[in-house]
Amino acid sequence: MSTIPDTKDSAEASVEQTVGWLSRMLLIRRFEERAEQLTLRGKIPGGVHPAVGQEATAVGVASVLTTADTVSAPHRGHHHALAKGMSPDRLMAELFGKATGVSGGRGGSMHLADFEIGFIGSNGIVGASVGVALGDAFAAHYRHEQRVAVAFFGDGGVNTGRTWEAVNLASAWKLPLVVVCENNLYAVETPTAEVTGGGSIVRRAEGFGVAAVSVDGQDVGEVREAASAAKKRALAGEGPTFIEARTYRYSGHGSGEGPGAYRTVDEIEQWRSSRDPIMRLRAALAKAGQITDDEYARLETEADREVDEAVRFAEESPWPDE
Ligand SMILES: Cc1ncc(C[n+]2csc(CCOP(=O)(O)OP(=O)(O)O)c2C)c(N)n1
Ligand SMILES: [Mg+2]
Repeated sequence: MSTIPDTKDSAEASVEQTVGWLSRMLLIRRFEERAEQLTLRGKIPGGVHPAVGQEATAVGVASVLTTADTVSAPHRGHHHALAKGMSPDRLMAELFGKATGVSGGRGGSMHLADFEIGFIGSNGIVGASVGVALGDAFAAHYRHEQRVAVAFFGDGGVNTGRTWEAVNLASAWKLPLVVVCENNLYAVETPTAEVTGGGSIVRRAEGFGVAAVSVDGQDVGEVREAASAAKKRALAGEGPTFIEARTYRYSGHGSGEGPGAYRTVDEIEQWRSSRDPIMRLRAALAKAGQITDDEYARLETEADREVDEAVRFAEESPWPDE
């Protein structure tokens, strides 16, 4: 599996690192597209919440993290896991419910964990990922460990109390917590803007005394820069940062949802054609003469091969009780 080079807390990146982010975003996209198909074919029991379109938020943040830094994730969490370095084989096996899965096949899509890589768990309770990371941020602080805990959560979690309880305590105790709200505009079929008082998520976070910033979540470099600043702040003992990453999911809330029910096909197409994070990074690299069409095609082929291999691994793995 390709790995994202360890970039410590520097926002500077080499060409090799940048191509590494492109390759990881492609892997996530292909993985998610395949996972949705396999769910619809009955190979993956239950459903999945695909993160197609949201690749740059996860990869941009993960690009400044080391294995010692931790990530907790919400129900839509495959991209965070893959960005943090989870094996696609063991992730796919978990979705299949196989014993070789990261949670022994007992957790499924919304209960992923791999402590070896600092992925401390995803869960399906909206807003709860922030509390999980808060606990780990407290542990890091208490043990004087130089590391950060990152919580990803969705805009739906902006309107639930537990999110702000965690942000408040992190602020009061200056804990090394980085809270990343992936604002994809919808919580299931509810447009979040219609149910969010005060309008600005960032202003709400600022009310708790934390540094807060809103970034273009479709721009991996912009996400990385914000994450790098947040990590520096946390390691300097200056406490948590709240990052709103404005993004979009191309798929439905869950696998199999058709377009058009609560958002227009035009809106989805608009995001896909003009703001796609993979397309944008590829174009930036090409413009700088850092990637050719052939090289990009090779990255796509490699992503497909990794996903094929993950599916084969999952298919051939035993069930938990075998
Ligand atoms: C406490 C709680 N309430 C309700 C739900 C049902 N539910 C599952 S996902 C979801 C919306 C989540 O939206 P958001 O946080 O924006 O994440 P996204 O799905 O857009 O990634 C809801 C309400 C839940 N899982 N947990
Ligand atoms: Mg949302």
